[in-house]
Amino acid sequence: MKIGIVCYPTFGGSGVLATELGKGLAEKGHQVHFITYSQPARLDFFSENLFYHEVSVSNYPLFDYAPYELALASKLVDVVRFEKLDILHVHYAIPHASAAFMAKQILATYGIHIPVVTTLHGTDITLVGKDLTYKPVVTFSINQSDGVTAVSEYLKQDTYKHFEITKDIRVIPNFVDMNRFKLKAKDHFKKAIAPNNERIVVHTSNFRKVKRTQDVIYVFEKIVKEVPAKLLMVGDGPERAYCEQLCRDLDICDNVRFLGKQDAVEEILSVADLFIMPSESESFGLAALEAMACKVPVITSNAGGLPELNVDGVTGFMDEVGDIASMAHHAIAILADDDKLNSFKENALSRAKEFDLSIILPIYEAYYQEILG
Ligand code: GMT
Repeated sequence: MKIGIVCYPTFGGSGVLATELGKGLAEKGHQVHFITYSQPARLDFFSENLFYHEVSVSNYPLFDYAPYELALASKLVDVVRFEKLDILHVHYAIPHASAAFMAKQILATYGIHIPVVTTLHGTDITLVGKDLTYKPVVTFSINQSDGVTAVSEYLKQDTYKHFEITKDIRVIPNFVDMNRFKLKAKDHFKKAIAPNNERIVVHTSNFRKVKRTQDVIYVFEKIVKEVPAKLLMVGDGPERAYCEQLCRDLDICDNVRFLGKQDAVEEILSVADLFIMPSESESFGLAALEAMACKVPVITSNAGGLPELNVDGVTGFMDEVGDIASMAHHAIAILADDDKLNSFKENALSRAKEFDLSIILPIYEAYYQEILG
C-alpha cells in the first residue's frame, strides 16, 4: 500500500506513535509518506520506503495567524495526486482530520477517491477537542472520516460521550517496538547516576499541567526518606521550572537530575527501577508502556486509559489522581524489597509484550484493507 501519514512531528505521544507506525509499515514493504511541518523526531534515518514532505506555511504579513490547515490540505492534495497514495492516516484530530476532509473534497474534483483514517490520541478529544472553539469542526471531521480509531476503550467512550459521533470507532491500542525498547546494558550510566547503587526512578513527559509533574517530585521526596534513590526527569515543557524550584524548596536537588529532551529514552529506561506517571488525564500512557518494555514497573494514576495498561498490584500500582501519599507508599513497597522489585519488573515486561509492534501493526494493516475494501 501507499500510505500518507499526517502527525505532529514532535516528541508528543501521538507523533511518536505515528512515526513508529510509519517506520513499521515501511519495514513491511509499504511505501509511507509523512506529511508534516518538520521532520518527525524519530524519523532520523534513511529507508527506501519512507518519504517526507514538508508543509511550509506562508508568513505573509497580513496573517496574524498563518493558515496551517490550508497549507496542509494543499500539500495533501499534491502528495496524494502525484505519489498516487491509496490511503491517508491522520493522527490527532485537530487540525489534521479537517485538513484531510478538505483535501478529500478537492481530490474528488480530480476524480480521485482517497479514504481517510483518523486516529484519536487523547487531548484532541479530552482537552482541546471539547473546547467549543473547535468542537463543531472536530465532530464533523471525525464523522466524515472513512475510518476512526482510538488508542483505548476509555478514549472511544469519552468521544461518544462528548461528541455526536455517528461513526463506529475502532480501538487499536498503542504499541511499542520491543526491538528498540528493551533492557540494555548501561552499567557505566547507572554508576554515574547512582554511584552508591541507589534505586533509580524515572519520569518522562512534555511537562504540561496535565502530567502533574510536581506530584512526581512530591512522591520522590517521600521515597528518598525511606529508600536511597535518584530521580531522573526527562523531557521539557512549561512545568519544568516549577519542578526545579520545588526540588530546591524540598532540598532534594542532589538526588534529582533534569535531563531535558532525550532521543535515546530507552537507554535511560534501561537503568530505571521505577517509572512514575501521575497524570490528571491520559488516554493511553505510551511513555509508561515504553518503560514497561524496558522492564520497569510503573506507578500511575488511574486516569483515563491507564487501567487498560497498568495492572494494579502486578505491573506496578495505580492510585487516585493527586494521591501522593499512596503513590509514595506503593513506590516504597516495590523499591525497598529486591524480590518484590524483580517480580514487578518481570510482570511489567510480560504485559508490555502484549502491546508489541508485531502484534498491533497487522491490526492497522487489516483496518486499512477493510477501509479500502
Ligand atoms: O500526552 C500528551 O500531552 C501528548 C499527547 C499527544 O497527543 O501527543 O499524548 C496523547 O497521545 C498518546 C499517544 O496515543 C497517549 O499515549 C497519551 O496518553 C495521550 N495523552 C493524553 O491523553 C494526555
